[in-house]
Amino acid sequence: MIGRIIKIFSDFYYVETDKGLIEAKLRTVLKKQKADVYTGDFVELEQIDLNSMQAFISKVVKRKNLITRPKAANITQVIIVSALKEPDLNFEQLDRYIAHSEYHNIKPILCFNKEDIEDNESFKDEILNIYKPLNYQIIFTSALKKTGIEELKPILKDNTSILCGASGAGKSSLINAILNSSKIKTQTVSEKTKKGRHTTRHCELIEIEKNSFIVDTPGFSHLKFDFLLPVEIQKLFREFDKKEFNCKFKDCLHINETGCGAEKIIEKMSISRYESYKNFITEAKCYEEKISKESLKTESNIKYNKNKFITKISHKKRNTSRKTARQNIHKEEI
Ligand SMILES: Nc1nc2c(ncn2[C@@H]2O[C@H](COP(=O)(O)OP(=O)(O)O)[C@@H](O)[C@H]2O)c(=O)[nH]1
Ligand SMILES: [Mg+2]
Ligand SMILES: [Zn+2]
Repeated sequence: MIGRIIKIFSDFYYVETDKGLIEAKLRTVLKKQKADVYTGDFVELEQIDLNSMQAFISKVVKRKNLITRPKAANITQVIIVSALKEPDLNFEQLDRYIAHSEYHNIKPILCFNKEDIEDNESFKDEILNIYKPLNYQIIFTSALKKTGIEELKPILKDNTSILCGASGAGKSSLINAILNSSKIKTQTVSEKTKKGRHTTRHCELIEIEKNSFIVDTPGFSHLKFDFLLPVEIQKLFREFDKKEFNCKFKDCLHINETGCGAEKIIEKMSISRYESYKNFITEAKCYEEKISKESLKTESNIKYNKNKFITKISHKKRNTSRKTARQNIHKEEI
């Protein structure tokens, strides 16, 4: 029988199956292999006891993807939740979340919450003008007044969606509105009880209906682009994916370079998107500088000995390769 892990608690894996929720343990062979098993993984079960609803996990089905903060497997889309107001919408932060989704190749959906707060029609238009031409799916909601929730439900159907966005945007409130319950602690409630906010260190798939899951997250703090080269940033902006894109220079960043063929695209790009683009490039430049310094350091360690150049670096001092360094940073991401 195949099931899906919705929660892990120490040695126990809670697996949703056609027969209901089963409490499973790893088979010894998987433990010995130190197999990675995560929330969201599909697993094969053995020795199933339907009286006690217990079983053993014998195999993990090959996963489509794995994000690391929180650790969750087989995510199919990201719902980026921003508040229209309270707190004020931060376009750069929104673009960061979008660019990270693009980087991880997971479809982002833009959800703008708290539409109940004051007159916001022109602000909504501004948002639509920026993001609609880029083909992002956009939805306006109010978790408080329960508007947009019925539109959100079909988007979530048959997906495993992760909710991300700044703390206070209303992610937990939205999940509660969808579930029509108060299962997830929202900020104010927990602030009152002083038990600490609902954090998602132990991540859990919440089943909204059969085959539709949602994962709540706290806001992420580290979302900088200090793990990519400047020239790689453009891949995260759909603007550069357009037909008009006509820049022939391989290393062009499309910021005022003479002869750059992306001028038309930059002209059309919204001011806030271009600002985000330039800021991410600046972060990537720091990364580029860092790795170029590291490679210089390596060169200075080359010694001439017995007619031969030898590189003498102790293992500890040895620089991690660029690829490894990047992979390590990626592990910290999301
Ligand atoms: N006016 C208004 N307030 C909301 C809405 N959604 C959430 N809030 C409030 O915003 C605060 C943060 O909500 P919460 O769900 O904890 O945000 P999270 O940090 O993103 O999970 C709480 O005080 C909620 O009551 C909404 O649609 N409209
Ligand atoms: Mg929350
Ligand atoms: Zn260019």
